[in-house]
Amino acid sequence: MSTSKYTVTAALPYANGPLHLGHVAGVYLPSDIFVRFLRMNGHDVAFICGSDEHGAAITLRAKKEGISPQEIVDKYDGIIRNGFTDFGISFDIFHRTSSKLHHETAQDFFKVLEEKGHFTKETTEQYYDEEYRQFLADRYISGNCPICSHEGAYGDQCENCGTALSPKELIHPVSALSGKTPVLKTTSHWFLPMERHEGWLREWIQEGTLDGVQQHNPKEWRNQVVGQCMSWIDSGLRPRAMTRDLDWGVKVPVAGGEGKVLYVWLDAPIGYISATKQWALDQGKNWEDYWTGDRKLVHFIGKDNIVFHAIIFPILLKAHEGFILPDNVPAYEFLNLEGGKFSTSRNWAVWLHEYLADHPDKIDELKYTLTAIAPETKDSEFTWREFQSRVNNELADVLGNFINRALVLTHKYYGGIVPEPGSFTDEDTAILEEIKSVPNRISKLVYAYKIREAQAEAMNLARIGNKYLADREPWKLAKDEANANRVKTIMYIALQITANLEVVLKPFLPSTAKKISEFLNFSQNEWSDGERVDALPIGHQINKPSILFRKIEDEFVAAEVEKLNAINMTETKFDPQKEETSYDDFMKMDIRLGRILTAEKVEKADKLLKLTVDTGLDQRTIVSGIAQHFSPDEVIGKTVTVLMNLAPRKIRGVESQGMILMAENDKGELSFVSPEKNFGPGYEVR
Ligand code: B3M
Ligand code: ZN
Repeated sequence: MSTSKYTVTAALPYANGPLHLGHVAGVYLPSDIFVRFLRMNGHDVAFICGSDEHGAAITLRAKKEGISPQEIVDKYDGIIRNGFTDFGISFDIFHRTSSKLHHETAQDFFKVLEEKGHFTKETTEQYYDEEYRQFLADRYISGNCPICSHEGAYGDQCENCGTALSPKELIHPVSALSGKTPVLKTTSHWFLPMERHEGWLREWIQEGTLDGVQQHNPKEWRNQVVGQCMSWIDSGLRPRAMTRDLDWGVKVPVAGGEGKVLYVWLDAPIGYISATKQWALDQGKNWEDYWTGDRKLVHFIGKDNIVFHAIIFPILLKAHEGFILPDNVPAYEFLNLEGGKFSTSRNWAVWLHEYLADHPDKIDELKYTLTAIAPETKDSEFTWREFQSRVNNELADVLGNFINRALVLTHKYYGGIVPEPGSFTDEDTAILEEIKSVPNRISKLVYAYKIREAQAEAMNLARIGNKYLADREPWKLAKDEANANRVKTIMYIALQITANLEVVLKPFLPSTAKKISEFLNFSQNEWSDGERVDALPIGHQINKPSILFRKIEDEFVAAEVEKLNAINMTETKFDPQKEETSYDDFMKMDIRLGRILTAEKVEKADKLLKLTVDTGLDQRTIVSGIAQHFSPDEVIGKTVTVLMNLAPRKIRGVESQGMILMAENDKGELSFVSPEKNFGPGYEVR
């Protein structure tokens, strides 16, 4: 197989809090598996990450903890960095955007774009918090999402539906500093006129070509990525501010930029470049080799980062000139936890560093489970029960059991020497052929970013082995001397399967593969598709095995669930009461009971249900962001509370005439607000 060159990045985590399993499952673990696989296949790879240390995520956290932004980033960069090391994520470099090299790199980048005329300078009205005397961009401002109505969407994006927003699009904006409604005030900023780039972006995303030259295969991009980009482009690209009125960040390096810093989504992706520079300096390499020429740039990210990596950063790279554009942007959906959303503020999370401190001997168990449930194409959920059953039923009962049997019997019958096989039956030959095809099947899946299925294929080899021994029962055959040759053949095949497992498990479960190699006294570091079926030499001496996986007891599960609930109970916080409103303002809202008559999913929008609601006055269409909580069947016939006179809005092409009011608990679960008596539609609520 010919080799390629890859620069693989994993989204730079904000150094505003520790990492939880959602981050791990949806970015860091899959990218690490991908890179380990590439390295085994001889590709030239740079695997880049680092802390994202600017932006409102940091300064707001500093304010909350009552310490300086620098102290915040130092604290969390350390926790995150150690977590990656202990968990075995094999970055070539984990850098920091607070470093001098990064600041210089980002400033140089900005100057080049400024000189080439890629920015416009505009004076516009922006939201401003009069009490704190600060302009409110990004996470300094929140409100209701104009797309999915989620409360608490940020000024730069809605984390519920992933849509990128600007502050003025928010409905009922509120300052994160004072909790008050902000006012509008003028200020000037550098803007990136994204609309200038619409033409080539469309071509590049949909066809994978630039000026007709093939760059990537758009069919290899996930639907979600292409879908989000196209819906953003279709809704009209606009100039986007690339600077902010803040003092924490990379200073704007040109005249007139005093008191302003670069927008965090301008400086953060440049962090991939500055990290590469630092790594190249450390290694005596040339950083430009990793950002130019015949090389694949791959960004592993969460779905809330899609437009930043597949639209904005490519615009910047292309405008700057001299950089390759991403070959793929594998974006992950979200992982949920025990029936709720991961939430840092509500502390509903399993923190990576805490897991590692509590269970340092169960790293591959966690890797295996997170990959098995990875949210590749839709949101998924981690539960401790599932963790237990994956470990016990798959790792221990299949993989562990097979390897233990194969090695223990080899010691028992042959003193640990690989026996010479007798003749193969047709079934044996078929099994050998099957084993031969496994690495190739895994390769195809990994190159297609189907890491979850790839791991399942590797595990399937253990299943084949386990079944092979269970069906043939060499321990019974061995009782009769006449079967000696047959037993040797069976054990020989079982040992070759074990040796193959050592290779194919490496990217997914590196420490397990290492243990197997120690048991076998034999290791293979190259993947080399389909050539290895009988690599373990006849006469080779193996070592004594020990237990690979201990079973997870019910008490373990109970204790973990308890921990989660206990933390959550003490930490549940309710939003403070909103600003006072007048009776007259309240009476302007027309709220009534309505009955849901029909419900259907909105195409290509996994959060949305399109409802027909009988309001007493009429039957109207309402689009509601509840599809992940209720199936259409569940909601038909329900009497619910409807905000009738909300201005109609088009949501994914459907006009929504009103809003269904919902209660949301601290796990992010939703409940309808339904009348306690049997009232039909049309009655007013006030
Ligand atoms: N810091 C990660 C996030 O949205 C964000 C990624 C930056 S990648 C350049 O949580
Ligand atoms: Zn939304």
